[in-house]
Amino acid sequence: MGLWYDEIFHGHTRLGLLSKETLFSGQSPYQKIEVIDTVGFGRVLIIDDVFMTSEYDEFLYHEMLTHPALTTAPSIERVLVIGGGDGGTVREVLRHPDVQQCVMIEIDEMVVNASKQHLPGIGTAWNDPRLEVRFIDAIEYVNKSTDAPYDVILLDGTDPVGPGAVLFDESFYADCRRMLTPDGVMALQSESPLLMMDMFVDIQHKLRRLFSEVHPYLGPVPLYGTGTWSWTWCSNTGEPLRPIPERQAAIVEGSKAYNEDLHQAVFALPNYVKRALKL
Ligand code: SPD
Repeated sequence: MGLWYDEIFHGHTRLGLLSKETLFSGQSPYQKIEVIDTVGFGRVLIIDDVFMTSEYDEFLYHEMLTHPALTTAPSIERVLVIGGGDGGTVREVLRHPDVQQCVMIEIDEMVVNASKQHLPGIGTAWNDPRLEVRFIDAIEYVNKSTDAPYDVILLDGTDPVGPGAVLFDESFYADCRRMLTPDGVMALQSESPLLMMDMFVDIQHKLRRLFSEVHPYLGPVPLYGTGTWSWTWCSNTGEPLRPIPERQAAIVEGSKAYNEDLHQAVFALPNYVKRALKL
């Protein structure tokens, strides 16, 4: 007899997964971290009772966060990933042969250690020599760092509640822009335009005050409430619908979801989103 794990949304809706086994349970200085093995979604990372990623559908999330930015930025030599302690995003970044250095800033070492041990199918690039993982506070890093600017920045945080909420502050986005090259591209997960419409719209408004090009895009992630998820592509130059064919060619074959057609399609927005954003 398994145990049901539920993520509850707004106190009125829940998504439940039947667990076969708890593989890891720990409390870090920042958050509660669990890895469970489920009947339907394979192994699942849960942080503070929120489903973060699953073996079943993680590719839908990580490929979509990564490849629209990595195939359109003028240069992708230096990439910064903030959060993403399960290793899925850096795995996708490092599939691009043009990436020379990928720095990952993750505050919580326990997330990385639990993921390395229990989610080895998601984090397959931990030993790539181009990857540098730093266990420091991202807020402080983007505010104070004198490191060279990055060609691409990817924000792979939790939801805008609890300790991760500061990663959705406008001042944090402004500091990320400071760490980006003038023609660099930033992409971030920007919540569900259905279940978290207010947060989604708020994120777009903050980004629009900082970047001249702000383009949300949508895709399915069954693990997240309502299944419809959003990411946002931002830059002060360029636009997202002109990917570099050689970059795409290098990764499409090995991608489970991302391809040339999908790249164009995900930026097509339904009316309810266009109206909410007054587009
Ligand atoms: N509602 C959950 C949103 C989680 C977004 N980040 C997931 C991290 C996967 N690398």
